[in-house]
Amino acid sequence: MGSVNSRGHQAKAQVVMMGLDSAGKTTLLYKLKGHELVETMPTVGFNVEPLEVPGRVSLTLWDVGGQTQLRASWKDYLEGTDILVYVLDSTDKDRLPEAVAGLREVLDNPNMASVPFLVLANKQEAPDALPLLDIRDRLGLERFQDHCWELQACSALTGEGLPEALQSLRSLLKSRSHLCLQERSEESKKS
Ligand code: G3D
Repeated sequence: MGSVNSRGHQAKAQVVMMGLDSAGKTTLLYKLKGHELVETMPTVGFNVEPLEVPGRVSLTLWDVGGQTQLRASWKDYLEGTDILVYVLDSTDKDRLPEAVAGLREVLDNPNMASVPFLVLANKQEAPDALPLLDIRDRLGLERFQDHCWELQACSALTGEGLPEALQSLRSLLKSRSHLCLQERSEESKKS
């Protein structure tokens, strides 16, 4: 876990951004850079774009779905994840079930147990975008009782909803740190 180091200082948080291809992850990333995640250095390999952000957040992008070979490789990289950001294309009604299945599969990974997640319903500015409430119903997020989660509408194109998304990210990171401290104090009580 990377949120709080042994001296109690904030260490770099590992944020993993996932979603189906074309959900808008890359566009979102570059838009977010304009807000506060600056000077990223993309390294592209497989279908992965690890991006080291100076300061507090390290962001890694993955496409979920598609080739099972790639799926097998992202699973290996989930260890140490502090927050999952899952991006949905709100206009792609046909692939929403696939996107939901992808999210479930990611959260089923043992490394993701109790990892908080933020679902970004992207492309909300598009006239044919599903309303947030519909998306919420279809996702069935209530089933993920073991995770803190938030759902945020946004548009990587217009930037709408992105300040709120960053705020959600911050509060989920905070909840993750508290959880981590809680787990540590429970462990130390046991030992
Ligand atoms: P990915 O990284 O998840 O694969 P991309 O997705 O960021 O490459 O985006 C896929 C396509 O969706 C791009 O269009 C991009 O411009 C578009 N897109 C991303 N975010 C938004 C958004 O908020 N609203 C709308 N309307 N489109 C968006 P192209 O045409 O280049 O394939």
